[in-house]
Amino acid sequence: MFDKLLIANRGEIACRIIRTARRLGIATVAVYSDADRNALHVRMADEAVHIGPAPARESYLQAEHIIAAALATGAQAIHPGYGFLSENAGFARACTERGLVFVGPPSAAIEAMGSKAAAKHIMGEAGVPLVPGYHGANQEPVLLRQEAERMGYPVLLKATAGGGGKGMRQVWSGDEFDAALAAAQREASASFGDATMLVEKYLTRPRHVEVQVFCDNHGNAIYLAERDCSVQRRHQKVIEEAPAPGMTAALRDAMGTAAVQAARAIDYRGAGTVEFLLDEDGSYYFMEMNTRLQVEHPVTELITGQDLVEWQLRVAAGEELPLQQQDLTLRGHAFEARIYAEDPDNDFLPVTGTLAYLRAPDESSHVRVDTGVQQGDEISVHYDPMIAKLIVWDESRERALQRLSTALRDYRIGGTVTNLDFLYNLATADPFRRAELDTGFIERHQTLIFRQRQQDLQRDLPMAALALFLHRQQQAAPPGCLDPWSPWGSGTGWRLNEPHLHHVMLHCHQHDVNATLEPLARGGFSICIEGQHTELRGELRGDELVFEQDGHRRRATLACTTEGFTLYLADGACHFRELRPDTGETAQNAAAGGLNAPMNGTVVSLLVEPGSDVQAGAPLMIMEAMKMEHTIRAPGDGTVSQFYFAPGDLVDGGAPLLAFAASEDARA
Ligand code: MV4
Repeated sequence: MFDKLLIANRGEIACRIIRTARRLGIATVAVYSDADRNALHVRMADEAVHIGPAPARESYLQAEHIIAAALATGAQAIHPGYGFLSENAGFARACTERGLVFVGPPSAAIEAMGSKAAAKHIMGEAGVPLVPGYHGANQEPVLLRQEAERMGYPVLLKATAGGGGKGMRQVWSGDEFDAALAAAQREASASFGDATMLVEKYLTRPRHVEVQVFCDNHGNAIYLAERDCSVQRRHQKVIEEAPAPGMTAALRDAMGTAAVQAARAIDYRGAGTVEFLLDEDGSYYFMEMNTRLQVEHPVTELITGQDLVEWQLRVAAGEELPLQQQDLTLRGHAFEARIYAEDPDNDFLPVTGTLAYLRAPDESSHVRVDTGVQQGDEISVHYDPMIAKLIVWDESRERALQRLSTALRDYRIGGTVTNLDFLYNLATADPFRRAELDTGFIERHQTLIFRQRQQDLQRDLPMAALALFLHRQQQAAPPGCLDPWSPWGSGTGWRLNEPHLHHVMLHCHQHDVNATLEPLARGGFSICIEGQHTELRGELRGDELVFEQDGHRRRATLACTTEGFTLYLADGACHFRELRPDTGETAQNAAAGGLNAPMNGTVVSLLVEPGSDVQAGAPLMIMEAMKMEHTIRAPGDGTVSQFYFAPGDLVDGGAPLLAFAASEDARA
């Protein structure tokens, strides 16, 4: 076994590989770019080598820098993780040529699977089932059309040089074939420089079922069951699970045997994944083979009880597979959800920001969190915005799904927008619970999945107001700074013979709210908002809140970030921020000639014409950030001479938004 391993990756997969290496007593070397100087994987490794500037093409994709780091530190092997150079045959070859062990398949196997068409040809020759279709070199339109007529519509035109869904076009009838073919060829030529098409029978509701295979250097090859990855959005996996729902032992054995056949066909070594399309009638067809450890490998680990990175290291070190096929047992069901800093309400665009508040659910034998970030980290624009993978296991799919929804609800992330609510809606959607899976799942259940948590001002505002008041109290007298029995420590402003009203101003659910809190002799507060009185008790310890109303106690978590507060409740999150009474200092700021963006966000609308006179407090523009609208108001009487942004523009926190000239008397 190796003494020292270099991990040529970053983020959660680098941390994950380091954990296994450490458990095996292998020293670890991390590599990092400028942006990752303080990253978790760098801190976890025994040593780390700087490999270049933040852009991946100048660092994590620099094969020579990585090989030099391995040689300089005396690492015997390099683990590429996934992505980056993990399926780069040239890198695998270069490692071998420099006397380093590449923890992965031979470069020839990577090359063989690199071209989708070549892969299909190899698999067809090896007897692996392919989708009925035509993959020939003759691209005469007449012939292609005859092939389509032969297999029957609908058919799918696929650019041979394409992949991941790019360059595919459905054709539903003969009379649209010629036009569709010409368009597909033009697109393929433009996108890939190669107009070669393959024509396949179009499976209208397939599932994406992939089989994990492992091959060692002693002729052993086994499959480790399958994963259902049908829940995808634009060919990005969202939630994966193992085993595939409804899989029978016979079908598992058939697909697993076909996957091992595929691996043997290319003399495979190490971990590989054979992807199939599984049709509604139980037919399965080879789609492609991935020559790396997949992002979703943890669900296979949890149902087999195996550490696949350990298997990779052992096989790369020349050992035999730890298990034979007949020794492998499956137990229970596992899900993985990929948690990203992206905005589902803004076409899933990645968002930047600071992970100002980060609390993962407690880990256990049922809950695993693979992450590469910690509270306070920036989400970098240079890499994919993954925050973590949340993996859960239990004895049955139903119980594992319960674990997933609970863990998603308990995942607290403040300071950036995430896809957590989207994942929670997905995991709790009835069609998902019923395992009605196919690759069109998300498309078909948009309304259900993108449902917003019902804003209930009546319920949320009193809790937000009390949370804000308790937070203020906590800031004013941090726990332990006063004698707990001292009346000065009560913080409720109790006075003899007269109630003392506390005032709180906050912005929540697009509302500016004035709340008064009156301490009650029997404990708790009477909270008055727009004439409505609510009696509520609350206790804040650290970030843990307990509310009590009419004898009903509920837990909540209060996250405080520079953008504002998030109240995490059992049924979702409520974002709000404190409004400071205008003490006039903003007038001086404005008089200095501008108003700055309160945080990273997007300009929603401009509310006045440049050059028009405005009065103090007049709304000038609206920004959206952290799922909340922020109204930028005139800090005094004056004129907006110029806006620096237009609606739709992304704005960095602190950026000047407009030029404001206070009027003469406002300056007086
Ligand atoms: C298909 C198909 C239906 N019929 N081929 C998408 C990308 C590439 N992996 C192959 N893909 C598909 N090929 C035939 N003959 C449907 C898809 C497909 C898909 C496959 C797996 C996972 C997600 C998908 C999303 C859309 C389409």
